[in-house]
Amino acid sequence: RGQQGITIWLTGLSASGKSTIAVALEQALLRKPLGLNAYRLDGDNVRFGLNKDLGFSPKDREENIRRIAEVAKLFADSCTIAITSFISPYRADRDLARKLHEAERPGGEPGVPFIEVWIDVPVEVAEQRDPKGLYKKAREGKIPEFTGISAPYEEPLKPEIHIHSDKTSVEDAVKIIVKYLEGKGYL
Ligand code: GGZ
Repeated sequence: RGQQGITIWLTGLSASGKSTIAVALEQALLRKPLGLNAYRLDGDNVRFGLNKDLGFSPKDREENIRRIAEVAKLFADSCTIAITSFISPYRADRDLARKLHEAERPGGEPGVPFIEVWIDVPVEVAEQRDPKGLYKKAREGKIPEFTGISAPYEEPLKPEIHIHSDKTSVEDAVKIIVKYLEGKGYL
């Protein structure tokens, strides 16, 4: 059986460690022994291109997530594992992304597996890390609607995988995700 497309949907606060885990996971999937097709979608290649017309209002975040979900699904059509790394703070938006994936595909083909991975860190820890000084700016009122400070993060209720990134190394986080995928027979 050939490789199948799947979407690994990382969600969590700014500075939760999503990007770091996404990069390491992508490398683990690409490299031997797995040697799979994988592609990472994140703010750097999506918010500055396809979604550069969008900001951080609830409506814009909704549209951001909807487009990313549609793009991730396209990657699945090419049998590529998409790893998305966006805050995706609203439950309804994540649920829509899941629905888009899980719906039957044209020709009666089954939907695309959607693995929601919550990269969980207390907001105090994220704020202390503050690698880009964004939390500080948000506290000063210089960034409106900043997730965790002046905009909500709605915690996942039933994520497939829950990682406490302040207690789990990047290496272990990757192992947990790969093991889950293997257990489901996706790899
Ligand atoms: C949250 C913001 C904001 C506001 C700019 N709220 O740590 P970063 O810098 O690199 O990641 C954050 C990124 C969030 O974009 P997403 O596309 O992941 O957000 S969402 O899923 O909610 O649409 C942060 C930066 O953009 N950033 N302003 N107000 N994060």
